[in-house]
Amino acid sequence: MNFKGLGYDLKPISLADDEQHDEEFLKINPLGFVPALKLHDRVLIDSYNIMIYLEENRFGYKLIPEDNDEKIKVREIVLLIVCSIQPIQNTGVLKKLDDYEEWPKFWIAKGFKALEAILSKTAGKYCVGDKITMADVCLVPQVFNARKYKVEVEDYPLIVRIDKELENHPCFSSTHPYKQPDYPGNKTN
Ligand SMILES: N[C@@H](CCC(=O)N[C@@H](CS)C(=O)NCC(=O)O)C(=O)O
Repeated sequence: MNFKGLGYDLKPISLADDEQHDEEFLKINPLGFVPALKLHDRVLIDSYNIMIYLEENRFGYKLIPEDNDEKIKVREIVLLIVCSIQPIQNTGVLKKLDDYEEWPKFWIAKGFKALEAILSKTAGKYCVGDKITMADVCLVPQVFNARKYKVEVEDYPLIVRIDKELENHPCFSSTHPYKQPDYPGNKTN
């Protein structure tokens, strides 16, 4: 949303308190997953769907390149992260397995190994070439999660280099998890 220059009101849902399963929230997303985006005329669920909707329906910076080869690569990286890494290490899955260490570490590392190989062919300054794309938007939170689960991220030098490149960009730095209003210690009420 920052890339599109869109303002928004944030309604934090506490996963620690299981608020994603509250009746009110299940009316928004029957699957009980964050995020969800409420617009004046519709509610959107699933990050990928939200990103594609904004890309196709809002002005602002384009996160999907025009060039066909680049577009395919961006989509490949986005889907690798949002389908083949993130869901396997989602909080709900870890809770069921009662394994917050080895399982997420294994799957993120497996995904990062593949991602590093792909990036060796696609990366410039960022994941695909020298412009920020949707691939970078997906990379940053996944690297945050990798560190949270103590993955040896230094084993993936391109991923680390690109993540570092992005960390001070205002669209990313302003949305860092530690800056969220519901991050412990940030609450104003
Ligand atoms: N495919 C969904 C996955 C969303 C997802 O995994 N959300 C996690 C937090 S990052 C969640 O709400 N977990 C709550 C739970 O598993 O109960 C998306 O990308 O929006």
